[in-house]
Amino acid sequence: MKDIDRNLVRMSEEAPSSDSRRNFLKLAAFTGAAVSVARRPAFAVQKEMTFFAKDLSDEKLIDMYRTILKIRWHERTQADEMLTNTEYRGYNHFYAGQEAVATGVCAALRNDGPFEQIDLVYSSHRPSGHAIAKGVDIPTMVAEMDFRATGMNGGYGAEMHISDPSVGFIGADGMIGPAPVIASGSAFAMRARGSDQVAVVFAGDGNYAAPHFHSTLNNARLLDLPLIYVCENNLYHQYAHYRLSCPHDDIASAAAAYGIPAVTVDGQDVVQVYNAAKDAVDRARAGEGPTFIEAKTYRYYNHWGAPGAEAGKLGAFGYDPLAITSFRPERELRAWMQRDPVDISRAILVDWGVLEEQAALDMEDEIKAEIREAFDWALAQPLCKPEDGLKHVFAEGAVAARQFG
Ligand SMILES: Cc1ncc(C[n+]2csc(CCOP(=O)(O)OP(=O)(O)O)c2C)c(N)n1
Ligand SMILES: [Mg+2]
Repeated sequence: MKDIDRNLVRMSEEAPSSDSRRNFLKLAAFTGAAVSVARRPAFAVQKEMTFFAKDLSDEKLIDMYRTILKIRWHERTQADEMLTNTEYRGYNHFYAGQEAVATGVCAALRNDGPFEQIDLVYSSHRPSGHAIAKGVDIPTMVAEMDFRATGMNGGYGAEMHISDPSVGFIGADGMIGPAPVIASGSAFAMRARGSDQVAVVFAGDGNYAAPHFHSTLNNARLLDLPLIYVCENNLYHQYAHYRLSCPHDDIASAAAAYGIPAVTVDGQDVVQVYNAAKDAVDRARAGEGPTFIEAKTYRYYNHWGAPGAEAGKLGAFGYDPLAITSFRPERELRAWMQRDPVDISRAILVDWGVLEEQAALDMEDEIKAEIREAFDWALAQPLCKPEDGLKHVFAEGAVAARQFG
């Protein structure tokens, strides 16, 4: 059977019986795809099919929309604090514009349960979106990012060292390069224990030029590790375009060279990201090894902090004094904002008849208020004490030396 026929058979076998608008649309596209078979190569049809998420319940779709909104309003509220509140100490590498990537990937993971069974996420210097998508407690994360003693990590971690192992968010890391290696070590441990857990690393396009990128993929393939490498290609590392340090248009093609199944998805569309992640998770749990997902996306703020941003407005269009070498074109930012992950996920809900538009908008107001409350609570918390700064750096007590072999 040709690939395309197999796809169509699979789609019809799995078509749910309910007559919701979502299923009607799916069926209509399925018929359209069948008609186009004669004229198009199989992969084009497969790509069209990625717009549908056959195993996502309405509840899960709403949940993903809510997660995207939580990440977005955490960012906007924090940016406004940075721009207007002189007492505020926190900072961030903002993730606005990329929310659908963390959300779609984490929605395909196991996020509740005992530590030995949940999937683990490794992040780097732009971690707060990944943390929220994995399910960390937002008020304590907000407190952590403003150095509060009751913060998630006692106020000593701040943005680049947030972590909450209880939900499988192993943490952030300020260095560009090592996160994939650390995640692959974790995936190796999972395999050695015979667990069906999955390790996920989120890394930027900037990681391509680090040796860790290449050794991670090589080892992951050689050892068939349950590793999902999510490359968030937002086109820039700090102020340099990724093509200055990478010869490939699609970074995924570099992963394919290591013998790893690799896909490129639209990182603004949460359903496309989810579909790719779900396939990758299924493969890893079945012992079939690693997957590389490149999500094409864009960040709305500048690399770090809120230079060039204005209180109450999304994105940074103004001057960034840190951008000493190059500026990204404003036109590019405006073009990407036309394909906003919040708008896209809302349109999916409305289009598929899952929520009325007004209900979706009301949900956004609710989440905005929830996040404001989280900030109000966090900013009233006590600050961490400088004299406690070296706590938890060294193990306390005696540690017995061990030798292997
Ligand atoms: C080893 C190392 N070199 C340089 C830096 C400075 N630095 C911080 S973020 C960054 C760029 C990262 O770009 P990318 O991986 O594309 O992630 P993005 O910021 O776009 O999310 C650099 C060079 C660093 N943190 N670590
Ligand atoms: Mg980047």
